[in-house]
Amino acid sequence: MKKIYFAGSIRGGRVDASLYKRIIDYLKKYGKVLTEHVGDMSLQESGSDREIYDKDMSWLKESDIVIAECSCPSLGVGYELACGENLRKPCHVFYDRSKTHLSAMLTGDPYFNIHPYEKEEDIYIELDRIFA
Ligand code: 6IA
Repeated sequence: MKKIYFAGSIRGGRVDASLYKRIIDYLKKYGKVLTEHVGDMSLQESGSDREIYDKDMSWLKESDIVIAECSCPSLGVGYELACGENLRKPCHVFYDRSKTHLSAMLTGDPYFNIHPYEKEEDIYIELDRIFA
């Protein structure tokens, strides 16, 4: 069973939290999502920032693949993607092309698999391709 690191904005803003939850639920078909809390609508601050960082870094190292939803800009997600690249994890970046002009530091980096989408269903079609 694949270990999936899902990244989505937390302190960057929670406007897409329910979308993260749906993506995470869909990803469960393909593996174990290590970071389910990212889609938790009632997420409470718990633990120190140092504990959060250490835990997330250990999950990232343990993961087989990184899936990031980047429509809502998040420094943490950008940081996780850069670490994912350094760890040579396959990294897939999704964003809503009608809402977001994604950073050139992601779209310009040939390492990343970039998936702009128009409607939410496109995400799931693309995930089926990625995990096929
Ligand atoms: O800069 P951001 O906070 O938007 O960064 C979001 C990314 O960093 C997510 O993909 C997470 O993997 C990670 N991250 C940031 N904050 C937390 C966190 N906070 N817990 C776990 N991962 C985090 C706990 C407090 C929160 C429940 C309100």
